[in-house]
This record gives sequence, C-alpha cells and structure tokens, in this order.
Amino acid sequence: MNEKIIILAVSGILLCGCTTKSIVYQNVERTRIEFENDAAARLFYETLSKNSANQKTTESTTTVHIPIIYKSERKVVPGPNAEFNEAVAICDANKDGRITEAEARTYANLKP
Ligand SMILES: [Ca+2]
Repeated sequence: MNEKIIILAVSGILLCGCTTKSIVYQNVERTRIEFENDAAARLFYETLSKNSANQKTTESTTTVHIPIIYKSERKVVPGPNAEFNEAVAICDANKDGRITEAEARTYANLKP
C-alpha cells in the first residue's frame, strides 16, 4: 500500500514538471575610438542610429528540455555597446582606432 502511494507521489512530481526561464543582458565595454572631425563623428552616429532602427538585435536562446520532467530556457540579449563596437569594426577600415570622414562616408553608403 505504501509503495503505491510513493509511486503515485513520484509520478505526480514528474508529471507536474518544472520550467525555468531566464534572460541575461550581456553588455561589453565600448571600443575606444576617435574621429577625424565633427563631420566624421556625425556621419558615423547618424548611420549607426539609422542601421540600429532597421536591424533587429541578435539574441541567442539556449533551451534544455527533458520531456515532462524539466525545461530550462536561457536567453542572452546583447547590450547596446555590442552594436556600437560592431559598427566601429566595420567603419574603421584600416583598424587604426580613428574614423576618418572618408571611412564614415563609406560606412554610411554600405547597405545595412
Ligand atoms: Ca581608420
């Protein structure tokens, strides 16, 4: 009799299952960059802002699922600095840490 109760209790726990969800905001340090002049900076930030509005952020989701018993979902959302750093990496073509007006203009003419 006691064995049946224990089996039913264990089955009840297993059938109820368990679900956990978590969202992790992952922000990285912003790349240090300088601009040749105000025009280069303005062009870079205008393009970054325009591309940001058109682009959906990249998210990664990890799901661990053991049928019936356990389900865990973890979503990692990149912070705004990741997008800035990516834009700097594209724009600063010669990687000298300085965005010239010509580089900013080239970046502005790239298709997002
Ligand atoms: Ca450069």
